[in-house]
Amino acid sequence: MVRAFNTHEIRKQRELTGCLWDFSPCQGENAGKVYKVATPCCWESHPVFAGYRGEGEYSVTFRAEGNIRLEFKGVSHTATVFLDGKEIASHYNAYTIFDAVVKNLENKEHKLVIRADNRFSEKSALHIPNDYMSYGGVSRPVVLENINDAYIRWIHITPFYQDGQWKAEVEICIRNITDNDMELDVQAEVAGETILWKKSMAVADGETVLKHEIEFDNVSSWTPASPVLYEARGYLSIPGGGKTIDDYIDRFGFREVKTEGKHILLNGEAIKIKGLCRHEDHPQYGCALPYAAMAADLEIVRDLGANSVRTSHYPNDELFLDLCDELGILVWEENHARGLSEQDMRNPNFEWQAEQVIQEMITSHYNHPSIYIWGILNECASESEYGKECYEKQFNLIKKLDSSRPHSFASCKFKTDICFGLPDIVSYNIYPLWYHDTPPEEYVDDLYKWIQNETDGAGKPFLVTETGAGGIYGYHNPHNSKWTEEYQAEALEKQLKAVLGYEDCSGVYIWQFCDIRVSEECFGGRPRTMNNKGVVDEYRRPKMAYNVVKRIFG
Ligand code: ADA
Repeated sequence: MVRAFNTHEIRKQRELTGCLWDFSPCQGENAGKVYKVATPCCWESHPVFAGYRGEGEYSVTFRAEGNIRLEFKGVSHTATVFLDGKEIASHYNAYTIFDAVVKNLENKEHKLVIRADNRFSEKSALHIPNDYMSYGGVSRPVVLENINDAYIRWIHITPFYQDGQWKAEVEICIRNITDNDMELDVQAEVAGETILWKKSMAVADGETVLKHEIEFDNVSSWTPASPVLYEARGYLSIPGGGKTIDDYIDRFGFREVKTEGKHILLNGEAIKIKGLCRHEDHPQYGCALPYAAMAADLEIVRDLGANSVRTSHYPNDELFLDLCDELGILVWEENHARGLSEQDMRNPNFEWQAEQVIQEMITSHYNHPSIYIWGILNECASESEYGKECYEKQFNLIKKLDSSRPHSFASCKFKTDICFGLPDIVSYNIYPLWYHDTPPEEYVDDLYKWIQNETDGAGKPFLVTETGAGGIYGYHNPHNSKWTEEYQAEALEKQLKAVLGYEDCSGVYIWQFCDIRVSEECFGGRPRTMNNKGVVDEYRRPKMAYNVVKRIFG
């Protein structure tokens, strides 16, 4: 399953993953051996490659002719793609979509090879040894499409409420893959309203964006309690009643997010976040969770009484976001970064890699109503002047790509952060009772007053984007020491009451949803080489903290 809804009725599309591919590691004692593996997958899910860090080649054959587009939803973490032995694409980052267009294919069987590389090196500024796992593999679906000389790349819908009714700006991006300008009739059908751009010029070998604003008389808002979704369809036709050569279907919701003083407003009402930070991680699937596993995680999120998920620390699978749209679960989505020092951020590859993630994340996830905020650079060097320059550039890029959502970043720089003038919302990760013994109420109040009195974040909404404690499933002892389930439950109780009870705080994200695998290379010191702060363990078995969270969130 690629999306929770059909994205085309005219453009021919089929998933190439969802079956057995050949897999062959490029290094190590098994280099060159061929294994049959079901994709999407991580090679760490295979008994022979549970600890393999290197390159691996996945291959499959398919029959096609003419112009094709291959869309890769996620290859971890660096991809080089070959068709019939010729390189057609390369991409850095496991968590964002990339594609390749190949023209005038001969009608025969073609061989697709994807070389995935999960090694750490100077070339990789974001996938580094870290407190989560950088897996290896074709971790999200691969889709084959037959396209014409022009196709719709995306449709972006920006809803806004004005003069007592919903309106929306509609943008449609057309890609012309020929060397000549093309004249096309372009039509959009958005929540039942139709727009027609007759005889529009699609520039040769480039992209053309058409815009129009429309009003809606009888539509329902998207809210967590009533997550009403609408379709946005686009069609390309040859002018003068010629045939329709392409279509594109996406979904959106009528909702608006703003900040006003210390509040985050959803459709004009202040929200209180009761959230969980979630990695895409599973002991059986690695980061390649299938639909059923994603849906099961969200059932736990809802059972806990949570209303939001933070995609720590990277863009998530769009199928997961589809589910959040349908279930009314708010999402803080962020670009890919965790804990990068100033030195890490001075890696010559950092800037383009971080900005590429923002560009690809917003372009492909723009219409998800569940995403209420864009985050960047979790716990990176926001205490340094150089770091501040990077934060500022990335926030400016976000504002250029999407001015309709607030933006923020999660800081851990206690009383040393110098970037709070940049985001719309000030967000902090705090661990009283875990990394230090300060009473939570005292810590939150002291931090908040410092923000108000000493920083440019004064008067802005304030979120606690992480708080929590470690607890090993099944571990108990007579004195409830750290790592026992009892200690974790007690710490979370105090942390959540302190944060949710703090009037000027707009909410909290628990660190974290479930226990996750971490990189042996740097966090090998963690018990079980896992981050054990989940409310459930990696098998989604509830710890004692589960009922504490359910009682407080519920
Ligand atoms: C940080 C970080 C998380 C995780 C957490 C922890 O806040 O953002 O990714 O590492 O600490 O478990 O200590």
